[in-house]
Amino acid sequence: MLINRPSDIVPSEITPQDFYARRREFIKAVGGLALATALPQSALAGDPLRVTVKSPYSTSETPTPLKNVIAYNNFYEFGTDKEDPARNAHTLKTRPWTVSIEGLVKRPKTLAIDDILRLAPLEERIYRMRCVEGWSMVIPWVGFPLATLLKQVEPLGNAKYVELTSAADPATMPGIRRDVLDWPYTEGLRLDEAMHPLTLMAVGLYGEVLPNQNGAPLRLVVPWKYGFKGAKSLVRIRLVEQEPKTAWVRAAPREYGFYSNVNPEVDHPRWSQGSERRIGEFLKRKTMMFNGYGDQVGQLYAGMDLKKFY
Ligand SMILES: Nc1nc2c(c(=O)[nH]1)N[C@H]1C(S)=C(S)[C@@H](COP(=O)(O)O)O[C@H]1N2
Ligand SMILES: [Mo]
Repeated sequence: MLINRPSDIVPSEITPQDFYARRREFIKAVGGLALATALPQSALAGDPLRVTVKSPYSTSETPTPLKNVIAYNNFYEFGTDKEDPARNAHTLKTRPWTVSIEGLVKRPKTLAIDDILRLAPLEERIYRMRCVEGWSMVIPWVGFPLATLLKQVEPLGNAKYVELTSAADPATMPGIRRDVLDWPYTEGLRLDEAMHPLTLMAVGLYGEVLPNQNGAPLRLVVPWKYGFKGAKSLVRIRLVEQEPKTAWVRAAPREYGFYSNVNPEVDHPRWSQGSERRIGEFLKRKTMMFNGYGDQVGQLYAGMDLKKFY
């Protein structure tokens, strides 16, 4: 594999000028949205994160404007329209917040989010993101590898999969009252996918703490898979032996598989996956195998029939 190990990552190339220019852009965009949608003051300021490394895993493609990243979302716990999460997610309380890491591990742990934030240096990872609905974005995430979190609990030899569970609080998440999905939202990865250095626990974007609508305070990001694998607002990570049933597989097993690798050759039963519209662009682009991350992740699936394991 032609990828660097995390220890090889070069020190920061983010200049203070970059950082503050982006910070101004962030405050402007979130502030503008707040005027329209009554975000709380805390989200308005946007706490800066200590991003210390600019990752070699980043794409050099131009990031999608922040205003789109935070105003066009899927987060069904807050409603099924793209505008609903930005409008409704201000009710989510992200402190106090704990994440339990449990199951087939030597040292199960329940960690407070502020301790998780101190576990590892935070990296910026500019990733292409592809939604199964046919749109895509380029998002400058801030986070650290999921592997860092999993190493904390020491997975046992029989742990083969990781199940990730989102919060499901009917008091703060109005969408939970409708049974569009079997709540809580859960997702899963094979352990080797979860340990892959591209697999990220995101805590921020554009250099700031994650806006609630993007899955604060902690969400999964897997850039070679469809966006729905990136479960938001995580409260539990469980190591298991059997392939977990994910929320989308429970909802529509013919349409959504466990792997959900971006694959232009495997259409969704109701639409093509061959092309995509990058948010902010007019013409469609061709969708790339593994969303363009094939050099890094292709060998995870060597010998597998990806039409069967979709
Ligand atoms: N808990 C939860 N996580 C979720 C979803 C959701 O509805 N609930 N939607 C998924 C889908 S379909 C996509 S495309 C991405 C969108 O992430 P973004 O809004 O940060 O771009 O979140 C994913 N994670
Ligand atoms: Mo999606």
